[in-house]
Amino acid sequence: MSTGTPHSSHWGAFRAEQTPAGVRVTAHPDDPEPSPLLGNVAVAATPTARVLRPHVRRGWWEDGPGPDPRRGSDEFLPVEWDELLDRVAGEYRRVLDEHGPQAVFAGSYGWASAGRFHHAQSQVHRFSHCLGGAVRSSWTYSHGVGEVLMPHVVGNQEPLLSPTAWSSIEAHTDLVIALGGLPAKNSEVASGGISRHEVAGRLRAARARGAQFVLVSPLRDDLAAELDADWLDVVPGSDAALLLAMCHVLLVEDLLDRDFLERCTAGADVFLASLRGAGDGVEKTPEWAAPLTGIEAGRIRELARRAARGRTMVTVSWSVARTRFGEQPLWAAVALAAMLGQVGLPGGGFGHGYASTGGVGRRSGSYPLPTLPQFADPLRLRIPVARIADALLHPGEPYEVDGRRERYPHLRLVHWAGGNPFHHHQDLLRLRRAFQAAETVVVHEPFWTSTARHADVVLATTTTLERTDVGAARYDDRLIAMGRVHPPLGQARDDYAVLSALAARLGVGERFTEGRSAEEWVEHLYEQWRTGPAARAGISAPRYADFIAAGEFALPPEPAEKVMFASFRADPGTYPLRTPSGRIELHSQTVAGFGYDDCPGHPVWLAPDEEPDEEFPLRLIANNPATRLHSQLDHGATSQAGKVAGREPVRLHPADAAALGLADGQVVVLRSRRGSCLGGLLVSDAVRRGVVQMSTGAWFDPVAGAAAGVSCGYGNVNVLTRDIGSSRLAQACTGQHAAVRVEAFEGTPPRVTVFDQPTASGRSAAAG
Ligand SMILES: Nc1nc2c(c(=O)[nH]1)N[C@H]1C(S)=C(S)[C@@H](COP(=O)(O)OP(=O)(O)OC[C@H]3O[C@@H](n4cnc5c(=O)[nH]c(N)nc54)[C@H](O)[C@@H]3O)O[C@H]1N2
Ligand SMILES: Nc1nc2c(c(=O)[nH]1)N[C@H]1C(S)=C(S)[C@@H](COP(=O)(O)OP(=O)(O)OC[C@H]3O[C@@H](n4cnc5c(=O)[nH]c(N)nc54)[C@H](O)[C@@H]3O)O[C@H]1N2
Ligand SMILES: [Mo]
Repeated sequence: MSTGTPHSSHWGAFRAEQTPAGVRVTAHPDDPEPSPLLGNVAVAATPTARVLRPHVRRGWWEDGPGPDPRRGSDEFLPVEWDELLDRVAGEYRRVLDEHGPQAVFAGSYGWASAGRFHHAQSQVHRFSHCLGGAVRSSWTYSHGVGEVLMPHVVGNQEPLLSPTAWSSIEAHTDLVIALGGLPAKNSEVASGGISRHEVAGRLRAARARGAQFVLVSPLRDDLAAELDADWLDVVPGSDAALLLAMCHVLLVEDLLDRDFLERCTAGADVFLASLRGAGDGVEKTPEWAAPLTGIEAGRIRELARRAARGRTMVTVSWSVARTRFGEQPLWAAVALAAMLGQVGLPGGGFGHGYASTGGVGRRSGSYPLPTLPQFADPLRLRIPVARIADALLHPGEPYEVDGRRERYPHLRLVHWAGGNPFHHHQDLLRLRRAFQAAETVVVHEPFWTSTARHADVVLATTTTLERTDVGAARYDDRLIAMGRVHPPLGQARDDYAVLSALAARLGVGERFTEGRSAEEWVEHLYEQWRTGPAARAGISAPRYADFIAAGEFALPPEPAEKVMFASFRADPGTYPLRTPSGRIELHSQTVAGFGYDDCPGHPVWLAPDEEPDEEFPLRLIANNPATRLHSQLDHGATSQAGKVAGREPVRLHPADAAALGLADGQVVVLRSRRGSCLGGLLVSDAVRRGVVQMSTGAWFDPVAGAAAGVSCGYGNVNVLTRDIGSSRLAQACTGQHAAVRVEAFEGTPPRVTVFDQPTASGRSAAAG
């Protein structure tokens, strides 16, 4: 066993040790394939880009709360904790007294860090629930389409949260059709932690047994080369057409399982008729789909026949739905799997998000975990998570979601901990205007992220390395006794300490803390779990002191391998799905009843509404990054090693690069209708022609951007993307795609400034 303190992150369990050369990180010895993302951890313990003490924006400190166009470009002043917390508590009081809790946004979306007690979003929610609530957000950026659509189609969210187990695929699947691939890079990560990385090994084992793989993606490296897949380099956004054409082949060649459709689905008649042209007069043949998808009709036909020959698993990555009209490919994949008739059989059917994280398909998440109680939400007012800029810019205006008509609340105070909206949201220049419309923005951050730079109040926060916690995740099998590796840098405080101090000033201190210190809470959560839910689930966990001494606790194996919808398939009468019909809905009366032309009652082909044109001729893929988790630790060693010319890499096919006169390694400008950014060019034939790929997560640097005449000088792809919901059904994030152009950058590339400490007057605000 290596030396150091046990610790955990979303990309793996490890031990960490402070040495004169910095923090040394060693992967967990039982992890068969530790993540290269561990290489980013050490930088967190250095002052680079850290918020070392609380700061306040000068305009807010001097001129008070209110909408302010200086927000995002103003000076920051260092201030004393107590003085700042007094001001923040006063502002909370003002907003609550004058406008009520519906004027506070504390949705606070974001991944934050591993650790059950210090989980930032949970802390903020508990805090706001003590104060009468706040507006929160529904669903996720990750799989917002599936969260809303799947309950209508199959009655719950199992396909995206706990589909059929990998072990079942490994043992039984003949053909895996992977739309959006099974990218190794994404299975590095699982929310809350992952003590062993198993996906690559599962896939290798399936291949060794004889399983075959078809990769449907604009990027060849969305599936490991060793799996020897057939690559269908599909046009981004066209998967629904491909899937409908495959369904058409099954129908006209009578390769469909009529018995399964009869027993286990509802609305098949409507859906099958639509394939033959009912409604729009268009037969959804492979010849129809070929020009839309860029895949020859013969290959589509052959793939459908091949799928019908053996045990087939159709997987759709979360990304394929993180697009405009993203409901359609997901629903069409369910329809295809239903026509193949293998839903509920080992290794067959469909899943949504295999390898999108390392957790999906690993465990079913049936064991309870230590959990911070959050009290009930007294307000229960939510907005769809990706509609935050709309809400800030259009208070009181109506919108539709999932069959409901709602109005955006008037949000005045924004309180964020554990997320980076200036990384994760689309159309960042619009988000900047939205943040400027707020009256006060409070952000808790360990780092000077772009979100911290768009706040009024920046509360210096510890990282996990500076505190103790219990690491545990729904799809992992170990609890990790996360220990403190080094003391807090500068004046950084835990989110819990900051919220406790605010709660005390607002008269709810005792309710929020229950009189416990952070350390006492960690032990309390563990012991509550051990003696309560864990004991009831038959888990005999050691006492806290023994858990700490051991450094971890392994949960028992789960019962038999999971096959999603197996009992439903065997006996749909006794085990109906929780849909109105009790079956898989290939046509949903409920969804049809909403009357949405952007998401009708069954899967359809809807042409993307931002197609490439002369001005913006390329299709952007803005996917999740290989070298870090989102924007986290972008200044870390692994992330920095991936940069090209000091910017975020931009990949382009050799033929496209040649046509544009661009060369590998040069600085380029990407432009869309929304904004522009610099990037470093990587020429690669792993990218489909006409596609340009740039991952999310490079920090938004408008200062370097201004020097270069663009919106971001470092490469945050979200200055390019479009802030529009998937449809009126899910209103989910569509950040994966956009129409762009790429050109050479002329001149001297500006210095990247976004990891510097922000400009401050250097004197204490109190003194000034
Ligand atoms: N264009 C485009 N955009 C996308 C996507 C896409 O595919 N395309 N994907 C989307 C998806 S799926 C997601 S999930 C989002 C992710 O978006 P986020 O989850 O917002 O991204 P992170 O970079 O993980 O942000 C977490 C922040 O929490 C901070 N943090 C870490 N630990 C702590 C802590 O203990 N306390 C506090 N206060 N802060 C802490 C980190 O420093 C970091 O700034 O991005 C979305 N954005
Ligand atoms: N290393 C690393 N791993 C991560 C994350 C990270 O930031 N870094 N983020 C985590 C999070 S929060 C999430 S939600 C998941 C995201 O998991 P996903 O959403 O599955 O991941 P992405 O990387 O955004 O997209 C996967 C691939 O989909 C392909 N794709 C895009 N558009 C289309 C399309 O229209 N059709 C087809 N067929 N393919 C398309 C792209 O080529 C892309 O590489 O990843 C998780 N894992
Ligand atoms: Mo995500």
